[in-house]
Amino acid sequence: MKNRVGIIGAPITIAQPNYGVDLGPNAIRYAGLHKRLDGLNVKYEDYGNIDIKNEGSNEKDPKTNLKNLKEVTSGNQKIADKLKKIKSKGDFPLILGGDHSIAIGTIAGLYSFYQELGVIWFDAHADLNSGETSPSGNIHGMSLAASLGVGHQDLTSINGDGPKVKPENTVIIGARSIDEGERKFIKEHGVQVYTMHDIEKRGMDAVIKEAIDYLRPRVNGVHLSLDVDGIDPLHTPGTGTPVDGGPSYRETFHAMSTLYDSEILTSVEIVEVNPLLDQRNQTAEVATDMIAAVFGEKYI
Ligand code: 5AB
Ligand code: MN
Ligand code: MN
Ligand code: MN
Repeated sequence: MKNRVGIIGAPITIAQPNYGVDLGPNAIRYAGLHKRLDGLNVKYEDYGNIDIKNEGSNEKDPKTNLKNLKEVTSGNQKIADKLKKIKSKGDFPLILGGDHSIAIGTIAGLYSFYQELGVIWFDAHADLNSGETSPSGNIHGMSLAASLGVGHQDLTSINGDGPKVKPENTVIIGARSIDEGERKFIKEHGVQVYTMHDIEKRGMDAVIKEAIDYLRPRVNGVHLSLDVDGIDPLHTPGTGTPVDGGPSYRETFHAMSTLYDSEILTSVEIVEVNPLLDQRNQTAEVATDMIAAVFGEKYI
């Protein structure tokens, strides 16, 4: 990576019900993020954490079936603005969440620079719900749909109306908990999904290489959105919505390392680290290992 990395903490928590995911950015810093980047000779500027007001009622609005829409929208507006600022300086954005709703803001901000943005969504979930389909009303399960232009107008109009990424430029990897409405969404819109079935059958190496080869000719930038619940909870228990049967530490590290070698990425975010649900900061440490891999750390 030639550019300087611009690190931003984006501590939104109110798009899901568990306290503590706002502590994720600092837990990742305490796990040694800066040292690891120093060790790789990666230049960076840490801009600290965005000031987010995590005050919502956590009640579903009976009209929209959404929780904390106003607060999630204003937090993501701030994130989009910050992204635009650091991209204008030429930095390579590294965003530390925060719950996964922050992707709405990061992708909206990136849209100003990449009209053909590719997205790799590494997650146990598809995050393709809307108010109409969501079983929970939690907006962190709707962030990819909103970025694709589907969902409440307030969420789809951050940094301009409409889709910020196209379904054919979107790849989901690691999915193993997909809701009924999300299944329909995938069929109707043609998002590329590699479930655990594909990973088990073909291996992570084949899957990640195919994803890279698929995106490369179509897009002018690629954003990696890494939800730590994408990794098996044996390694990342400190997260609000763990799902058994995910890619191992080794498979995930290999995927990150292959992404580094491909030189395809133009921004990275890592989300859903919740130190209050964790054991000895293990999840933040694994998250930091994966960030190190995506910035070039090798075994030898
Ligand atoms: B995450 C669920 N699909 O919509 C929903 O962690 C879970 O950002 C969403 O991937 C999980 O509430 C959202 C059941
Ligand atoms: Mn997610
Ligand atoms: Mn998830
Ligand atoms: Mn989660």
